[in-house]
Amino acid sequence: MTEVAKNETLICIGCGATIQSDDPQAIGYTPQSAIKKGLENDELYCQRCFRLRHYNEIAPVSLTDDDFLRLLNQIRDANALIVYVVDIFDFNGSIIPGLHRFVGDNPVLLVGNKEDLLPQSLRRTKLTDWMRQQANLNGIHPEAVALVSAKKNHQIESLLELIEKRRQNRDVYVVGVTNVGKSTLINQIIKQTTGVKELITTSRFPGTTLDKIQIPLDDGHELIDTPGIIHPDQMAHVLSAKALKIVAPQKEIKPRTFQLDEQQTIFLGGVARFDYEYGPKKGVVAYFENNLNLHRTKLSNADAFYEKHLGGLLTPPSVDEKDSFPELERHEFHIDDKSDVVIEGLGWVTVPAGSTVAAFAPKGVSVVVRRAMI
Ligand SMILES: Nc1nc2c(ncn2[C@@H]2O[C@H](COP(=O)(O)OP(=O)(O)OP(=O)(O)O)[C@@H](O)[C@H]2O)c(=O)[nH]1
Ligand SMILES: [Mg+2]
Repeated sequence: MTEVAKNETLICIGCGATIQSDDPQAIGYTPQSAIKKGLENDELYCQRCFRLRHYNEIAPVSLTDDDFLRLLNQIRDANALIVYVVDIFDFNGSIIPGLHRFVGDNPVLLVGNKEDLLPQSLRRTKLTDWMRQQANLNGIHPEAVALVSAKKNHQIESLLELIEKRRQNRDVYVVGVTNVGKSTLINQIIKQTTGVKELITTSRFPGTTLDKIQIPLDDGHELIDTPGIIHPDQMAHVLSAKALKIVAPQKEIKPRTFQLDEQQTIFLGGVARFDYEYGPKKGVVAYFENNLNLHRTKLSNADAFYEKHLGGLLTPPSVDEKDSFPELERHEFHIDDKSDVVIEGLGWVTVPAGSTVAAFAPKGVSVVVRRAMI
């Protein structure tokens, strides 16, 4: 260890880990030479962050549930504003179990992120109303709900105003499950307020941030990034990194309309399936990543078709992943009003009133119905 590292704790600005140079396999490892150089340049990143930032390679380290519990308990004891970030494509996957207990008496702002992926035609207020409802069902009563794109800098300025208005000389904790874009949001805030770009490490892999990252605010308080708890039901954990890259929406979604007859099926690659069992012959509109292959077949033939073409025509999963791919689970719904059947983490299908449909998703991934957002 260097003298400096012995006397004071050094923190990686990218992920929040405590810097150490003893164990290359453990969190925060940084070679001596890199510590020295980092301190000289006032920009100290651990080796894992360095690799993520320059090569987009992830070194697998993980936090334990105890680590998260310790952090969440700190939040309960703090006097702070909580900014709770969710991925609007994965609301159920974004729920932190027991969050309402950890929030304590602190006020909550609910922020739906990745708004840039939504089609233009989607009614933003309908979505924020739905988010509030869902939050209430989970025991969270946000003071306000915002829709932003951390990546594209949509509505960040108004979010900042909202935060300033509500925090009233308190710290601000940014919380949420892994991969919802907490660090991207904080980076955007830092960029807009100071001009510094990409300070914190972000990545498309789950589990990027490893400990609290404290960003000083003007009045001596702090904006605090936190590691996201891993929610086992997130699509991100069911699919391989390779498959996720293909199915996770990357750009504004272009709706795809199908004039379906009763007893027809649409496969969403090989990761999910939608059956139109009964209903009027009206357009069914699919909202999924533009590059995800949607394949229509007859319902009566769908099981055999899946068996035969999984990993080939129906991909992802790829051919070498198909044997370990989780089974698809069937969820059936009778639709009274025009609704969205949402496959969490993937997208949704808007279906007409008076229909009976079934959606199949990998075991563990939720399927929910909401009033149509269009
Ligand atoms: N399209 C889109 N992608 C986003 C947005 N914000 C974040 N992302 C992407 O989401 C992924 C995760 O972002 P991070 O900021 O690392 O997420 P995090 O919540 O900090 O994750 P952990 O540190 O693991 O808890 C990255 O691939 C980001 O580029 C957004 O507004 N729009
Ligand atoms: Mg992060």
